[in-house]
Amino acid sequence: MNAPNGLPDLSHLWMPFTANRQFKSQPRLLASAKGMYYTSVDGRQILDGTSGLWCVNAGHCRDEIVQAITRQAAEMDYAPGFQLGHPLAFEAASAVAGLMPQGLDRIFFTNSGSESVDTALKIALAYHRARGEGQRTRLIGRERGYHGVGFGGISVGGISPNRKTFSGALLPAVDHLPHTHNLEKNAFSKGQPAWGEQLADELERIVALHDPSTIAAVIVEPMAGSTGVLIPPKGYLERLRAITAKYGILLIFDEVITGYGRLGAATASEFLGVTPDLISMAKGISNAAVPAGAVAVKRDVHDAIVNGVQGGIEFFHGYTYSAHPLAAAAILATLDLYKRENLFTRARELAPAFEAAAHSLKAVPNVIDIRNIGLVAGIELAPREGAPGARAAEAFQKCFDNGLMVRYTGDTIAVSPPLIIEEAQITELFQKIGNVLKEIA
Ligand code: PXG
Repeated sequence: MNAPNGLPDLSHLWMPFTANRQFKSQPRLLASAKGMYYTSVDGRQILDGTSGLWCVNAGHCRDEIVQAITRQAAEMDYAPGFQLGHPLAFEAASAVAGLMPQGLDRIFFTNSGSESVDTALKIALAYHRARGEGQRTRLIGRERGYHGVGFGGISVGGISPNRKTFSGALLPAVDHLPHTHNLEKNAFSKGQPAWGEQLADELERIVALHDPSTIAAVIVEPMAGSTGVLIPPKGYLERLRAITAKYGILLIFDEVITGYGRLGAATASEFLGVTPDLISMAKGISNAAVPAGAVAVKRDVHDAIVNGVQGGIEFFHGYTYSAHPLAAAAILATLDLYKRENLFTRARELAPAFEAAAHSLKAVPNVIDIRNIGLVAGIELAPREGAPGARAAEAFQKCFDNGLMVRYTGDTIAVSPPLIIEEAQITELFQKIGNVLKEIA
C-alpha cells in the first residue's frame, strides 16, 4: 500500500547498517540504474561515485550480464550443490581461478563477503588440523579491519561498534595487529605511503606472546576500504608475508573490495606483488548483479584437506546457494566483460588522472588528508568539535542532493567509481565534492 507521499510503507523493513528512524523520516530511494548513473524515485540522475557499495565495477545493468542471468533463470533456476553439480559452477570456478595469483586455483563459492571470510577462516583451521596441527586455532586480524558481520568476521575485525554488542560471544582465540593509518607521517600520500612498514613487526610480538604453534592465520584487507581507505605502507604486506611464512601461519587477504579491478589489476595481491595463501572475495565477482562470493585457496592448502581423509566429505562446510546457477551465470558474464573491455587495465590507466583530481581538493577547507590508490580515494575531514562524523555525513547528504553518490565513514569520504568512468566524470565527481565541502565549511 502506498503512503500519501507516493512512497511504500517504510515501517516493516529493518534496514542494515542504517539509522532507521532518521532514514525513514528523510528517505533516499533509488529506482533504476544504468552505466555510471542511478535514477532516484523522484527522477534525479545521480552519478555513482561508489560503484553501489564498492561492487558494481563494470557499471550498472550491463546488457551481457542481464542477458546471462535472464537466460539462466529460464533454463535452470536452481541445482543442489551438495553431492550434485551443474556445469556453470565448474566453469565459473575455472574463470575465477584464471584471475587469481599463481597457485591460488581452488575455488569455494559463497554468497557474500561475510560468508567468504568465515569460509576462509574455517579452511585455515581445517588445513592445520588435517596436517596434525589442530592446536593452531588462533586467528590474527587488525584494528580497523572490516571482514563482514559473521561471528568469525567480527571477531577478527577491528571496528568496535561492530563488536561491542556481541563482545561476550566473539571467537575466543583472536588477537589484532595495529592499524596502519598515521596522518602525522603520511598525510596527502599518493599511492602507498612511505612510512609504516615496521608496523608489520607487531606480528612478531604477537607470535612470540602466543607461540607460533598456536596461530592458524593472519587476515588483513590489503587496502582497508570500509574504515576509510587505509592504504598499506610500502613494504608492509611483504613483511607480513615473510613473517607468516617463517612460522607456518596462513596469510589471508580479504579482497572483497580490492578484488576485480579496484586497484588496477584483478587482485590487490597481483597489483602489489604479494601472494597470500587464501583470498576472500565477493562484490565485483558478479558485478553485484546476483549475490556471490568465493574463496581462492592455494592448491596445497586445498590438497591437505581434500586428500587428508580416507573417504567421505572432506570439509563440513557449504551453503545451499554455493555456486547458485544465477550467480555462476553472472560471474561468467561479468568476468568476460572485464576481460573484453580491459577494465582492470582501464582502471590502472585512469588512476593518474583520478589521483590528480582527488588531490586537487588539498586546499579545500577542513580537508586534512587525501589518499588514493587505483580508482579509490579517501578524503579525510577535520571532525567538528564534539560531533565526530557530522561533517562527512552532511557532505554525503549534500552530494546526494547534488546528484553524486559517495560513501562516508567517520569523517572520511570514500570514492570508488565503476571502472567504466570517463575522465570528464572524474573531474565532475571531485568538483562536486569540492563545491559541497566549501559550501558546508
Ligand atoms: N570483507 C570486506 C573487506 C568488506 O569490505 C565484507 C567483507 C563483507 O561483505 P558482505 O558481502 O557480507 O557485506 C566487506 C563488505 C562501505 C561498505 O561502505 C563496505 C562493505 C559493505 C557495505 C558497505 O565501506 N564491505
